[in-house]
Parts: sequence; C-alpha cells; structure tokens
Amino acid sequence: MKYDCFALSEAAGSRDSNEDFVALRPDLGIFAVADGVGGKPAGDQASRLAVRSFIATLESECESLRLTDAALQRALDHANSELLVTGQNNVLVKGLSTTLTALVLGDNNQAKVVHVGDSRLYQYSGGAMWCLTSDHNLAAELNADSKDVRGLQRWLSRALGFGTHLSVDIVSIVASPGDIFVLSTDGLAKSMSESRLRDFVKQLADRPAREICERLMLEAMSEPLDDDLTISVVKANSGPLPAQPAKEF
Ligand SMILES: [Mn+2]
Repeated sequence: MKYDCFALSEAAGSRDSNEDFVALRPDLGIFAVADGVGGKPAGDQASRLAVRSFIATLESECESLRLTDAALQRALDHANSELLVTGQNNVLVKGLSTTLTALVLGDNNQAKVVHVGDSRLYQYSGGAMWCLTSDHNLAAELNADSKDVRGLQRWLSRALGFGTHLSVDIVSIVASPGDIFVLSTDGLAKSMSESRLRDFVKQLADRPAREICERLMLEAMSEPLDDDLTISVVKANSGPLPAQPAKEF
C-alpha cells in the first residue's frame, strides 16, 4: 500500500525546545509520535531516542515479522531499556521518559497500533472517526472526568522509561484504502473535541495529507499553545503516489 503522509510540530510559545518528536517512514509503513516528559533536556532527548530506537529495531526485522506482537514488543522493550540506561548514565537527563504512539501498516489492510502514554491515534473511515488509543493518565485510570480531578490528566500512569516493567497496548486493526489516520500529542485533544476533529477531517478527506495537517495545526493554534503540539496525517491510498521521503523532527 502507498501512503500519503505529512507532519507538523510546534513548540509551545515560552519554550525554545520541542519535547515532541515525530517520524514518518512511508518506506516501512511506520508512523510515530512521542511526547517527552520532564522538561528539557530530558524530554526532547527521550522522545527522539525512543522513536529512533523503536523504528531501528523494527527496521532490522523482515517485513512479515514487523507486524507481529512479539516484534513490536521487542522494539518497545529495547527502546525502554535504552531510555533507562541513558537516564542512569547521565545526570543531566536523569529519568528519561516519553509517550509513544505508532501506526504500523502492512499488506492486506493489516495494521497495528502501538501505544503507551497520552498521545493519540484516530482513524477516519467512511465518514466516521474514532480514537484507537486510550489515555494512560491518572484521570483515565481512575475513570474520573469531573472538574475536581481534571488535574490528574497531567500525570501519566504509563510511559516508556518509567521502569523495567513495561505495559503497552498493541492492537490489530484493519486499514482500508482511503482511510485517514491522525496521530497527535496531547495538545490536539486539549484544543479540539473529537466531533470537531471528525467534521474537519471529513470536510478535507479528499485533500492531500499535507493540507489536512496544515489546516488542523492552524485550527489548533487559533488559541496560543500551552504545550508542544505535533500532528501527523497518514492517508492509506490504493492508487499510485510519488515516493515520499522518510522524515523525522
Ligand atoms: Mn504534551
């Protein structure tokens, strides 16, 4: 399958570094976002290290293995131990941790969602849109949504780099030609409701990934960002597309 993909990442106004990291690998069918935790320099190093390590491990697998739960788990375990080791060996970046949400697309419409933390992955298909991930934060774990506990959203319950025991969601999905995937760090959910996001994508569904992504970012930035925001749009197409280069930032 060919993919049309694009991503944008904006740092929140007051900070001069962006702790989010995004990678687009249309050559491998792997698309990932990560939101580093803990301020700089730990946050931006954690997200970059985790995404690169995760992709490098999967890249070393043969194509048919890449979509197995075991291979995905191995790649995550490896990224997790790299964070732990790097964090232990450098006092400047002690406690490296990050969210990681990835879409891994394969042949025959098969795909996997890999997720830990509070970044999100949405799937748009045939006019409907749903979120494929659940937030791993204290508010969600406690099933709390009322105003008094909303502050708990800030606290991740699961992330890469939290410890040697890693609990990650790995889910199999069907990705049909024409489906649109939106990967984002938590800033998008803060600025746009799920129904607004769906209406937006629906309206732009026949536009290139780049245009959808740019319009979403503009919309999200109509209010000043209080957190780094990364948005990645992946369109699974059946038709021929010019080859798109790998990208990360
Ligand atoms: Mn964030």
